[in-house]
Amino acid sequence: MFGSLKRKLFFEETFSPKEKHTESNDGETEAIFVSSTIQRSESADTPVIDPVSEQQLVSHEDHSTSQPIDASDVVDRIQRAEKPAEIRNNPGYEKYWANRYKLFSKYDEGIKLDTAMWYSVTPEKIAKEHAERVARCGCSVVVDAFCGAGGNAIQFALTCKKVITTDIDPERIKLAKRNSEIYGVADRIEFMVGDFFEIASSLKADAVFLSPPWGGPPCLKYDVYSLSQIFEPYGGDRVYRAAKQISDRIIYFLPRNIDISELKALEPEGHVEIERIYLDDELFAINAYFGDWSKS
Ligand code: MGP
Ligand code: SAH
Repeated sequence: MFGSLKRKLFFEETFSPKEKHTESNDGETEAIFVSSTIQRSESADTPVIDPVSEQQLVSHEDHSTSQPIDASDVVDRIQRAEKPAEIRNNPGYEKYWANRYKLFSKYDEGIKLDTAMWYSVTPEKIAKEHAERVARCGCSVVVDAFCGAGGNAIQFALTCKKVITTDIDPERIKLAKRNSEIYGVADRIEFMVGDFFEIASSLKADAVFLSPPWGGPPCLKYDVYSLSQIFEPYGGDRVYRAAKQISDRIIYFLPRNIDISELKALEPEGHVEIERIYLDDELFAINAYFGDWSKS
């Protein structure tokens, strides 16, 4: 018979900010942002009681034998019980689960994702950088065109007066609302269910953030990914042109292998700043800043 069952979890976070510097690339200025490194490790030190897991384990108890209890089996069962179905049903998703606190530091407070969001959400530290950049330039209203689970919208709401966010999928908007409540910023976000291409011309804001569907994890397998492959069949240039109806100030969040020359070609005469984002010392993604980002 199990006595009181305890879950033991201990999180350790090492925060080591690195320098931001710029580099010249083919005569043009390219800012390289090296993000800070987060490392989390789990070890069995601090007891945390998990009532759900406790209940499940008690119900699995076998009274018919007096077999000794295998502690590692108990731990396995507890860990399995806390994982959402999207993780349990997709063995390849363990890496996303391991990164859950990088996606949302408040994950344990009730954050919910769906299958595609586990690989689409912008990690919190990166979303925070986007939001700080928008705030630094004095923007008070920002459009987050592809809301998803709210990874970006939440961070924008923490630095800006108002966020307008759109998503074609009503279930995603529900997730984003719930997640933004956990961060206490739901009241600063206007959630719109609809097609960004249709809604864009009616929106007004100081800046637009774009994180459209890239084409799923396979997009990262290409050596070079064309802008036309982003959000097929529309293509990344159509997304950009839709955003231009709202503001010239656009942040485009794109895969690390995106064709940079195609990005620059979106504004042959205008200002384009390309930022490489490194997470845990690995190239993670690309930010392209279009328009005037000096303080207004
Ligand atoms: P990932 O699939 O976890 O790549 O995506 P990773 O970890 O480099 O894969 P590995 O197998 O090489 O280790 C990395 C990040 O890119 C995600 O956390 C999202 O922030 C972003 N991302 C990935 N995809 C496929 C999309 C997408 O389709 N749309 C958007 N907006 N972001 C995406
Ligand atoms: N940045 C988000 C993830 C965005 S994933 C986060 O951090 O949580 C891309 C989102 O674009 C998906 O939720 C998808 O439903 C949405 N989407 C797809 N087509 C769309 C369209 N035409 N208009 C608006 N949103 C769309």
